Amino acid sequence: MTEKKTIFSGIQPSGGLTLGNYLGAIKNWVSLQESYNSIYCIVDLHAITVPKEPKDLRHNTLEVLANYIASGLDPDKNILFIQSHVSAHAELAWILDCFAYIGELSRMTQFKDKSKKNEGNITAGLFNYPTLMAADILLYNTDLVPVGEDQRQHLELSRDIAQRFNNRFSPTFAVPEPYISKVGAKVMSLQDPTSKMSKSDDNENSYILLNDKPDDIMRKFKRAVTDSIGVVGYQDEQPGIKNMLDIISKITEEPVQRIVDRYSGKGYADFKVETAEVVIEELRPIREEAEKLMKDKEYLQKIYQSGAEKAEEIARKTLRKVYKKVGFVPRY
Ligand code: ATP
Ligand code: LTN
Repeated sequence: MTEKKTIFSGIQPSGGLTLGNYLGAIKNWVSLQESYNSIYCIVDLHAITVPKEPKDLRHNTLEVLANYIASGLDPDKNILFIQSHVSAHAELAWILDCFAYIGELSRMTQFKDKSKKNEGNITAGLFNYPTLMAADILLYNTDLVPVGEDQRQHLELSRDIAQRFNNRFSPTFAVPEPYISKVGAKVMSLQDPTSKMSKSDDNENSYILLNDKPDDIMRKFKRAVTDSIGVVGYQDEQPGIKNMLDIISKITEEPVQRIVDRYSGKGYADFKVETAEVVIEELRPIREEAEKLMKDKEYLQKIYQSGAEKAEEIARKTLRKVYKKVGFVPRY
């Protein structure tokens, strides 16, 4: 690899990807791929922290890979791989578990939220989720981690663990910086615009999937919850409208204020239709390409195999260094 800085990020194959995953994460990855050494993972180990059907998990894992490529991540310029194929992730996660405190893990908002949803069967895996994420990042001497706003806290913890390890021994890990874009970092639910759009939401009208058909997208936006103010404006009292303004602006790069001005004197109906149309046109080529890729499993296999090989080489080196520092006797 050249002296370009390194990017690492990942998405869980916990369902079909949403417009939130796309605008909050993948779209930024695509624009960063020329200037960085980029490594993008499908984090299947993370996905089983809550119960998953094996057959769905397998399908979703390949679909996330197809969506990465269809969204514009070039497999020749980026390392694309599946987390469970590189065992160093699980191995480093164990070590980092021994450098993370129960107190700090208990404070993670995602853990608290997901525990509420899975009350009665909260696994140790769900609790340890952030140390596995830290392992993902730290194995590759990552400089930059492009994620949505909801991952900021996990990233802070990864930085703390890296610094703690470096201070205890000697500089070992690069301390990663978050990359969270201003617009699109938190796409909200269409049914409850005060909470984030999430692929594990029970109400399918609350999210747009990358493989939703144009009619579904139009229907979901027409049903989107707004407010009774009736004037398109960018303010906290209108979270539904604000969310749609952010969506249009992130996709078209038109400044929010210009969109607001264009709608002066018009109602919400036209505005919802425009939002839907912008999203439909952005997602159409991605859906079509991903559908094609899903029919070519051999091609996908080639990508994830060669991705794992390249990832493994980097990850092994870091793990070896870490084992040595903590005092494990080398086998060779
Ligand atoms: P789940 O609902 O299963 O917890 P998720 O939809 O939140 O999953 P993840 O796989 O946890 O998705 O997240 C992948 C990436 O997408 C992360 O960088 C995350 O910050 C980003 N992301 C997820 N949802 C949104 C959203 N609504 N807006 C912006 N970014 C998002
Ligand atoms: N926890 C992340 C997914 C994830 C990730 C990572 C993101 C796992 N490992 C490493 C960035 C870097 C989420 O979005 N829920």
